[in-house]
Amino acid sequence: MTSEIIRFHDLHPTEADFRREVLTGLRERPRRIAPKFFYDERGSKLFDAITEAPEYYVTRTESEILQQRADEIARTVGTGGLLLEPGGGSCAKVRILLEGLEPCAYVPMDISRNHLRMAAEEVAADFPWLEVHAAHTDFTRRMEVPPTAPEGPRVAFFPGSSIGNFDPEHAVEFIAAVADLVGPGGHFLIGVDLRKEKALLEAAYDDAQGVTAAFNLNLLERINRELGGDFDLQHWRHRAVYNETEGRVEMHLVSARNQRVRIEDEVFDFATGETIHTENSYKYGLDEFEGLARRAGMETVGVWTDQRGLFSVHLLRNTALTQE
Ligand code: AVI
Repeated sequence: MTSEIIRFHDLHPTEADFRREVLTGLRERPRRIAPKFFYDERGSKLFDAITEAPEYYVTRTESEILQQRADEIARTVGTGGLLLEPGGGSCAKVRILLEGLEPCAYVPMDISRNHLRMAAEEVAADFPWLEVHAAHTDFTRRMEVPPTAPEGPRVAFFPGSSIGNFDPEHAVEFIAAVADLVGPGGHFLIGVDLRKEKALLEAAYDDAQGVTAAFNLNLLERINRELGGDFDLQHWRHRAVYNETEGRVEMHLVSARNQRVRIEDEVFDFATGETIHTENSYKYGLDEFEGLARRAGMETVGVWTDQRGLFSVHLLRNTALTQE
Protein backbone atom coordinates (compact mmCIF):
# COMPACT_ATOMS: atom_id res chain seq x y z
CA MET A 1 0.00 0.00 0.00
CA THR A 2 2.94 2.27 0.53
CA SER A 3 4.30 1.82 -2.99
CA GLU A 4 3.32 5.32 -4.08
CA ILE A 5 5.14 7.16 -1.36
CA ILE A 6 8.61 6.84 -2.82
CA ARG A 7 10.04 7.60 -6.24
CA PHE A 8 11.90 4.63 -7.57
CA HIS A 9 14.61 5.18 -10.18
CA ASP A 10 15.97 2.17 -11.99
CA LEU A 11 19.46 3.02 -13.27
CA HIS A 12 19.73 -0.58 -14.57
CA PRO A 13 22.95 -1.73 -12.92
CA THR A 14 24.72 -4.54 -14.76
CA GLU A 15 24.64 -7.76 -12.77
CA ALA A 16 28.06 -8.79 -11.50
CA ASP A 17 29.09 -11.93 -13.32
CA PHE A 18 29.22 -14.48 -10.50
CA ARG A 19 30.18 -17.42 -12.71
CA ARG A 20 32.99 -15.69 -14.59
CA GLU A 21 34.48 -14.07 -11.46
CA VAL A 22 34.36 -17.27 -9.40
CA LEU A 23 36.08 -19.35 -12.07
CA THR A 24 38.74 -16.69 -12.68
CA GLY A 25 39.40 -16.22 -8.94
CA LEU A 26 39.74 -19.96 -8.30
CA ARG A 27 42.31 -20.30 -11.10
CA GLU A 28 44.52 -17.63 -9.51
CA ARG A 29 47.19 -18.11 -6.83
CA PRO A 30 46.42 -17.26 -4.08
CA ARG A 31 42.83 -18.12 -4.90
CA ARG A 32 40.22 -15.50 -4.13
CA ILE A 33 36.53 -14.64 -4.48
CA ALA A 34 35.29 -11.06 -3.99
CA PRO A 35 33.22 -10.34 -0.84
CA LYS A 36 30.40 -8.76 -2.86
CA PHE A 37 29.31 -12.34 -3.63
CA PHE A 38 28.49 -13.07 0.02
CA TYR A 39 25.19 -11.24 -0.30
CA ASP A 40 22.69 -13.59 -1.90
CA GLU A 41 19.43 -13.90 0.03
CA ARG A 42 20.83 -16.31 2.62
CA GLY A 43 24.09 -14.37 2.90
CA SER A 44 22.22 -11.10 3.53
CA LYS A 45 20.23 -12.77 6.32
CA LEU A 46 23.42 -14.18 7.83
CA PHE A 47 25.02 -10.73 7.68
CA ASP A 48 22.03 -9.29 9.58
CA ALA A 49 22.59 -12.01 12.20
CA ILE A 50 26.31 -11.09 12.40
CA THR A 51 25.38 -7.51 13.27
CA GLU A 52 23.61 -8.90 16.35
CA ALA A 53 26.40 -11.25 17.47
CA PRO A 54 27.81 -10.19 20.86
CA GLU A 55 31.38 -10.19 19.49
CA TYR A 56 30.58 -7.98 16.46
CA TYR A 57 30.81 -4.58 18.19
CA VAL A 58 30.70 -2.64 14.89
CA THR A 59 26.97 -2.09 14.39
CA ARG A 60 25.91 -1.29 17.93
CA THR A 61 28.96 0.90 18.64
CA GLU A 62 28.40 2.98 15.53
CA SER A 63 24.69 3.39 16.30
CA GLU A 64 25.56 4.52 19.82
CA ILE A 65 27.99 7.16 18.48
CA LEU A 66 25.43 8.40 15.95
CA GLN A 67 22.73 8.61 18.62
CA GLN A 68 24.96 10.60 20.93
CA ARG A 69 26.23 12.94 18.21
CA ALA A 70 23.21 13.36 15.95
CA ASP A 71 22.54 16.95 17.12
CA GLU A 72 26.17 18.01 16.80
CA ILE A 73 26.36 16.47 13.33
CA ALA A 74 23.19 18.31 12.28
CA ARG A 75 24.56 21.60 13.62
CA THR A 76 27.74 21.21 11.55
CA VAL A 77 26.08 19.99 8.36
CA GLY A 78 22.97 22.19 8.56
CA THR A 79 19.38 21.25 7.77
CA GLY A 80 17.55 21.12 4.44
CA GLY A 81 20.27 19.28 2.52
CA LEU A 82 19.96 16.40 0.09
CA LEU A 83 20.92 13.23 1.98
CA LEU A 84 22.53 10.51 -0.19
CA GLU A 85 23.30 6.99 0.98
CA PRO A 86 25.38 4.80 -1.37
CA GLY A 87 24.71 1.16 -0.46
CA GLY A 88 21.84 2.26 1.75
CA GLY A 89 19.65 -0.71 0.88
CA SER A 90 18.39 -1.24 4.39
CA CYS A 91 17.85 2.44 5.29
CA ALA A 92 18.54 1.48 8.92
CA LYS A 93 21.10 3.74 10.61
CA VAL A 94 20.00 6.80 8.65
CA ARG A 95 16.86 6.85 10.79
CA ILE A 96 19.00 8.08 13.70
CA LEU A 97 19.94 11.19 11.68
CA LEU A 98 16.70 12.16 9.96
CA GLU A 99 14.99 14.22 12.68
CA GLY A 100 18.12 16.30 13.26
CA LEU A 101 19.16 16.77 9.63
CA GLU A 102 15.63 17.40 8.29
CA PRO A 103 16.85 16.76 4.72
CA CYS A 104 14.90 18.11 1.74
CA ALA A 105 15.03 14.51 0.42
CA TYR A 106 16.71 11.19 1.09
CA VAL A 107 18.31 9.17 -1.74
CA PRO A 108 19.29 5.58 -0.83
CA MET A 109 21.27 3.89 -3.66
CA ASP A 110 21.59 0.13 -3.79
CA ILE A 111 22.04 -2.81 -6.14
CA SER A 112 19.57 -5.04 -4.37
CA ARG A 113 16.29 -3.98 -5.98
CA ASN A 114 13.63 -5.52 -3.73
CA HIS A 115 15.50 -4.92 -0.53
CA LEU A 116 15.94 -1.24 -1.50
CA ARG A 117 12.33 -0.74 -2.51
CA MET A 118 10.92 -2.28 0.66
CA ALA A 119 13.30 -0.46 3.00
CA ALA A 120 12.72 2.87 1.22
CA GLU A 121 8.97 2.44 1.52
CA GLU A 122 9.25 1.66 5.20
CA VAL A 123 11.38 4.72 5.91
CA ALA A 124 8.95 6.90 3.95
CA ALA A 125 6.03 5.47 5.93
CA ASP A 126 7.78 6.10 9.24
CA PHE A 127 8.85 9.65 8.31
CA PRO A 128 5.82 10.98 6.40
CA TRP A 129 7.37 14.44 5.91
CA LEU A 130 10.37 12.95 4.07
CA GLU A 131 10.73 12.79 0.28
CA VAL A 132 12.42 9.51 -0.67
CA HIS A 133 13.99 8.94 -4.12
CA ALA A 134 15.38 5.39 -4.21
CA ALA A 135 18.06 4.74 -6.87
CA HIS A 136 18.61 1.17 -8.03
CA THR A 137 22.28 1.25 -9.00
CA ASP A 138 25.67 -0.36 -8.32
CA PHE A 139 27.18 2.51 -6.38
CA THR A 140 30.71 1.15 -6.86
CA ARG A 141 30.30 1.79 -10.60
CA ARG A 142 27.81 4.62 -10.87
CA MET A 143 26.68 7.17 -8.31
CA GLU A 144 24.11 9.51 -9.68
CA VAL A 145 21.40 11.63 -8.15
CA PRO A 146 18.01 10.92 -9.77
CA PRO A 147 16.90 13.93 -11.85
CA THR A 148 13.66 14.33 -9.88
CA ALA A 149 15.45 14.79 -6.55
CA PRO A 150 15.36 18.38 -5.26
CA GLU A 151 18.56 20.41 -5.03
CA GLY A 152 20.12 21.32 -1.72
CA PRO A 153 23.56 21.20 -0.13
CA ARG A 154 24.54 17.57 -0.42
CA VAL A 155 25.58 15.22 2.35
CA ALA A 156 26.50 11.56 1.80
CA PHE A 157 26.30 8.87 4.48
CA PHE A 158 28.31 5.61 4.37
CA PRO A 159 28.04 3.73 7.68
CA GLY A 160 29.12 0.28 8.89
CA SER A 161 32.81 0.61 7.97
CA SER A 162 31.96 -0.68 4.51
CA ILE A 163 34.92 1.46 3.44
CA GLY A 164 37.06 -1.23 5.13
CA ASN A 165 36.13 -3.71 2.42
CA PHE A 166 37.99 -1.60 -0.18
CA ASP A 167 41.79 -1.71 -0.17
CA PRO A 168 43.25 1.71 0.78
CA GLU A 169 43.88 2.82 -2.83
CA HIS A 170 40.31 2.02 -3.83
CA ALA A 171 39.07 3.65 -0.64
CA VAL A 172 40.75 6.91 -1.77
CA GLU A 173 39.12 6.57 -5.21
CA PHE A 174 35.73 5.93 -3.64
CA ILE A 175 35.99 8.91 -1.28
CA ALA A 176 37.05 11.09 -4.24
CA ALA A 177 33.96 9.88 -6.15
CA VAL A 178 31.78 10.81 -3.18
CA ALA A 179 33.51 14.22 -3.04
CA ASP A 180 32.43 14.71 -6.66
CA LEU A 181 28.92 13.58 -5.87
CA VAL A 182 28.45 16.04 -2.99
CA GLY A 183 30.31 18.85 -4.79
CA PRO A 184 32.38 21.72 -3.35
CA GLY A 185 31.51 22.33 0.30
CA GLY A 186 29.43 19.11 0.44
CA HIS A 187 29.73 16.76 3.41
CA PHE A 188 30.44 13.05 3.84
CA LEU A 189 29.60 11.23 7.10
CA ILE A 190 31.40 7.89 7.21
CA GLY A 191 31.80 5.09 9.77
CA VAL A 192 35.34 3.70 10.09
CA ASP A 193 36.41 0.76 12.21
CA LEU A 194 39.59 1.30 14.22
CA ARG A 195 42.77 -0.72 14.65
CA LYS A 196 42.66 -2.59 17.92
CA GLU A 197 43.77 -5.65 19.85
CA LYS A 198 44.08 -8.76 17.71
CA ALA A 199 41.96 -10.96 20.01
CA LEU A 200 38.98 -8.59 19.89
CA LEU A 201 39.13 -8.34 16.11
CA GLU A 202 39.48 -12.05 15.54
CA ALA A 203 36.54 -12.79 17.87
CA ALA A 204 34.41 -10.25 15.98
CA TYR A 205 35.06 -12.12 12.72
CA ASP A 206 34.80 -15.62 14.23
CA ASP A 207 31.92 -15.45 16.69
CA ALA A 208 31.23 -18.29 19.12
CA GLN A 209 27.83 -19.12 17.61
CA GLY A 210 29.44 -19.68 14.22
CA VAL A 211 27.35 -17.10 12.35
CA THR A 212 30.36 -15.54 10.58
CA ALA A 213 31.62 -19.03 9.72
CA ALA A 214 28.23 -19.84 8.16
CA PHE A 215 28.33 -16.51 6.28
CA ASN A 216 31.75 -17.30 4.81
CA LEU A 217 30.92 -20.95 4.01
CA ASN A 218 27.65 -19.87 2.36
CA LEU A 219 29.80 -18.69 -0.54
CA LEU A 220 30.67 -22.31 -1.33
CA GLU A 221 27.03 -23.33 -0.91
CA ARG A 222 26.08 -20.54 -3.28
CA ILE A 223 28.54 -21.89 -5.86
CA ASN A 224 26.97 -25.35 -5.41
CA ARG A 225 23.44 -23.93 -5.74
CA GLU A 226 23.95 -21.52 -8.61
CA LEU A 227 26.87 -22.93 -10.57
CA GLY A 228 26.38 -26.66 -9.94
CA GLY A 229 29.61 -26.94 -7.93
CA ASP A 230 30.27 -29.93 -5.68
CA PHE A 231 32.08 -28.39 -2.69
CA ASP A 232 31.73 -30.76 0.26
CA LEU A 233 31.14 -28.36 3.15
CA GLN A 234 32.36 -30.89 5.70
CA HIS A 235 35.88 -30.42 4.41
CA TRP A 236 36.08 -26.65 4.52
CA ARG A 237 36.77 -24.36 7.49
CA HIS A 238 36.26 -20.67 8.17
CA ARG A 239 39.34 -18.68 9.16
CA ALA A 240 39.56 -15.04 10.28
CA VAL A 241 42.97 -13.61 11.01
CA TYR A 242 44.12 -10.09 11.81
CA ASN A 243 47.05 -9.15 9.60
CA GLU A 244 48.56 -6.46 11.81
CA THR A 245 51.06 -5.24 9.21
CA GLU A 246 48.37 -4.57 6.63
CA GLY A 247 45.86 -3.43 9.28
CA ARG A 248 43.15 -5.75 8.04
CA VAL A 249 41.11 -8.75 9.11
CA GLU A 250 41.34 -11.38 6.38
CA MET A 251 38.70 -14.03 5.92
CA HIS A 252 39.62 -17.27 4.22
CA LEU A 253 38.02 -20.62 3.45
CA VAL A 254 40.50 -23.35 4.27
CA SER A 255 40.62 -26.77 2.65
CA ALA A 256 40.69 -29.38 5.45
CA ARG A 257 42.17 -32.09 3.22
CA ASN A 258 43.45 -32.73 -0.29
CA GLN A 259 40.36 -32.60 -2.41
CA ARG A 260 39.05 -32.15 -5.92
CA VAL A 261 36.09 -29.87 -6.65
CA ARG A 262 34.12 -29.67 -9.91
CA ILE A 263 32.34 -26.56 -11.11
CA GLU A 264 30.58 -27.14 -14.41
CA ASP A 265 33.23 -29.01 -16.42
CA GLU A 266 36.22 -27.48 -14.69
CA VAL A 267 38.23 -29.27 -12.02
CA PHE A 268 40.01 -27.56 -9.09
CA ASP A 269 42.48 -29.42 -6.86
CA PHE A 270 42.99 -28.10 -3.35
CA ALA A 271 45.81 -29.19 -1.05
CA THR A 272 45.29 -29.52 2.71
CA GLY A 273 45.55 -26.05 4.24
CA GLU A 274 45.17 -24.23 0.94
CA THR A 275 42.84 -21.23 1.19
CA ILE A 276 40.41 -19.14 -0.82
CA HIS A 277 40.72 -15.49 0.28
CA THR A 278 37.18 -14.11 0.54
CA GLU A 279 37.39 -10.75 2.33
CA ASN A 280 39.61 -7.99 3.69
CA SER A 281 38.23 -5.68 6.32
CA TYR A 282 40.68 -2.80 6.83
CA LYS A 283 40.98 -1.07 10.18
CA TYR A 284 42.46 2.41 10.50
CA GLY A 285 44.01 4.78 13.02
CA LEU A 286 42.21 8.16 13.26
CA ASP A 287 45.11 10.06 11.66
CA GLU A 288 45.62 7.36 9.08
CA PHE A 289 42.03 7.69 7.88
CA GLU A 290 42.22 11.48 7.95
CA GLY A 291 45.23 11.15 5.61
CA LEU A 292 43.26 8.97 3.18
CA ALA A 293 40.43 11.49 3.15
CA ARG A 294 42.86 14.33 2.48
CA ARG A 295 44.32 12.47 -0.49
CA ALA A 296 40.77 12.20 -1.83
CA GLY A 297 40.23 15.96 -1.55
CA MET A 298 38.24 15.99 1.69
CA GLU A 299 39.05 17.66 5.00
CA THR A 300 37.96 16.33 8.37
CA VAL A 301 35.56 18.63 10.19
CA GLY A 302 34.56 16.24 12.98
CA VAL A 303 35.58 12.86 14.39
CA TRP A 304 33.72 10.97 17.10
CA THR A 305 34.56 7.70 18.80
CA ASP A 306 32.99 5.59 21.55
CA GLN A 307 34.51 5.54 25.04
CA ARG A 308 36.41 2.32 24.43
CA GLY A 309 37.90 3.64 21.20
CA LEU A 310 36.55 0.76 19.14
CA PHE A 311 34.90 2.64 16.28
CA SER A 312 34.89 6.10 14.71
CA VAL A 313 32.54 8.33 12.75
CA HIS A 314 34.16 11.01 10.57
CA LEU A 315 32.54 14.05 9.07
CA LEU A 316 34.40 15.15 5.94
CA ARG A 317 33.97 18.18 3.72
CA ASN A 318 34.85 18.58 0.07
CA THR A 319 37.60 21.20 0.03
CA ALA A 320 37.32 22.05 -3.67
CA LEU A 321 37.06 25.78 -4.25
CA THR A 322 33.69 27.16 -3.25
CA GLN A 323 34.55 30.84 -3.41
CA GLU A 324 33.50 32.01 -6.76
C1 AVI B 1 30.02 -5.20 5.39
N1 AVI B 1 31.31 -5.16 6.03
C2 AVI B 1 31.63 -3.82 6.51
C3 AVI B 1 31.51 -6.20 7.08
C4 AVI B 1 32.90 -6.06 7.74
O1 AVI B 1 32.94 -5.97 8.96
O2 AVI B 1 33.89 -6.01 7.01
C5 AVI B 1 31.34 -7.59 6.49
C6 AVI B 1 31.62 -8.69 7.49
N2 AVI B 1 32.39 -9.75 7.26
C7 AVI B 1 32.40 -10.51 8.32
N3 AVI B 1 31.70 -9.95 9.28
C8 AVI B 1 31.17 -8.81 8.77
